[in-house]
Amino acid sequence: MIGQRQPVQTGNLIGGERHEAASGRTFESRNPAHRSEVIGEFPQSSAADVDAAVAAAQRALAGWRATPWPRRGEIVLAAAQIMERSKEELAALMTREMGKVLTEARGDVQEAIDMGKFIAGEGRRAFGETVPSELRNKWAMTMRQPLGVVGCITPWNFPIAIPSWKIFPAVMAGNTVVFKPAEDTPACALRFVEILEEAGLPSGVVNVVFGDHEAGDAVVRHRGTVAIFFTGGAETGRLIAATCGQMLKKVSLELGGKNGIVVLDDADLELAVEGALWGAFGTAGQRCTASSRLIVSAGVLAQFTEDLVARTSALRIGDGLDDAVDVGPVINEMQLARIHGYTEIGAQEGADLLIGGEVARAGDLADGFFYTPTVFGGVAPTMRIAQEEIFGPTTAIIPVGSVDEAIAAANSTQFGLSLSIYTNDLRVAFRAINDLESGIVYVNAPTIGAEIQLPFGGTKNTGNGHREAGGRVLDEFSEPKSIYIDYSGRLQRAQIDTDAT
Ligand code: UN1
Repeated sequence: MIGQRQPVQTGNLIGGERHEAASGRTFESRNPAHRSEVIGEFPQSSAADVDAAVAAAQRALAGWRATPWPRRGEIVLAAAQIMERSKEELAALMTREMGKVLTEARGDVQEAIDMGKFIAGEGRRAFGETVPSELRNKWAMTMRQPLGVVGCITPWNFPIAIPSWKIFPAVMAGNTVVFKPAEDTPACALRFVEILEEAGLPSGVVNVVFGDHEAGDAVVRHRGTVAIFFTGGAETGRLIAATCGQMLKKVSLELGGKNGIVVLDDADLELAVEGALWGAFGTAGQRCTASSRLIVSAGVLAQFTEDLVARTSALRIGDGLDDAVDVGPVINEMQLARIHGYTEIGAQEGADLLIGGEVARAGDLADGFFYTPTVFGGVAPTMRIAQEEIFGPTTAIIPVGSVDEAIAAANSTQFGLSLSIYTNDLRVAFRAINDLESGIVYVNAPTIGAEIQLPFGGTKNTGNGHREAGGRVLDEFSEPKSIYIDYSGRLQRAQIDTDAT
């Protein structure tokens, strides 16, 4: 049991069996709050392992696509119910492996439960269209068909929720899957697929290859994977898109964000400060949706800044398993260095470091990757700290003088995932809803906290036009087949015999 504090040792899951990597290589997953604690040891996979996983997924495809939709729905629902029963164990494992505080780890698991329950209902819907034909005695309709073997490549920041957004709808739609989870959170991924097995998912429907970009790259390049669903960094996303473009392979990308909260003069200031604190420092800022820009109107700037800094100084940093802790560690040493690098960049750019900006090393913290929650003031929207995704507990206050300026500042990034506005003026709120250039807009709430029953994703460089979750998610994971049934008993020519009797 990996819910307990013993390192897990496992292989790839291919066709229902555990396999070591063909190379025999392994890697460790460690607790970012206590780097000496090993969570588990996993195979370091390469192209040969991916070949085996794709072959297993191909073998499982015929049986799975023939399995009735309602039966597939029952298995997904059973998985969601097992997760519900195992929520505490999964959350504790997640906190140990990824670092987010326990309350948020529970939220991550809950998001997967929600996704499972939501999509399982498609088992008895999965609607197609029935439309009139232009010809007499002819029927016209669509049905959904699976894509085939799909590759799902997921990040470490939502180690159970994001796999659920991809894998639940993928299997619901009758696809089989090769799953390459992030190398920082393999134990969470393992539990996710163990639960699918326990729920009755047939062997080979979901296959897991652990490893780093080498394994991910092999999943993308494999001729046997017909579509790739990826969440991660923009640079990797571009490479994946280029490969998939060459191979004419469907690709859904969920990439970065540089999300802003606009705070106007008429806003409920306490609410806005609380929202900014949660949006910027929840999950130690390691969300695509994190509020890393705070665009604040001149009339409330001084008060907002003072209150935010005061609230930030009260945040407790530490091991997320401790209930008193607000902000856990960041994921690894590389990220810690990168986050600190942005503090240096912000200072060089002339922004005011108001609080934080340090690697936290006091006492026990020295054994993990902790960074003090950081707020910059006096930030221009064009500065690098206001443009580039930091993915850590750093946020930037951008002063503005008008609503127009605020909306322009909010839109002035390459990304378009999530934007928010705090105002009590209905007219301004509706204007912002229209004019903010992002896939998700919040009014009087921060940029984090999307629910699975609406589409998740963004405009501009946040992705390539796809959405996850939401009521139309099956469109992403299935293909329509258009069917014409002519029961006239004679040749009827479309576009030509349209008014024949
Ligand atoms: C992510 O950071 O990639 O909206 C996902 C939110 C969460 C999901 C974030 N429900 O913040």
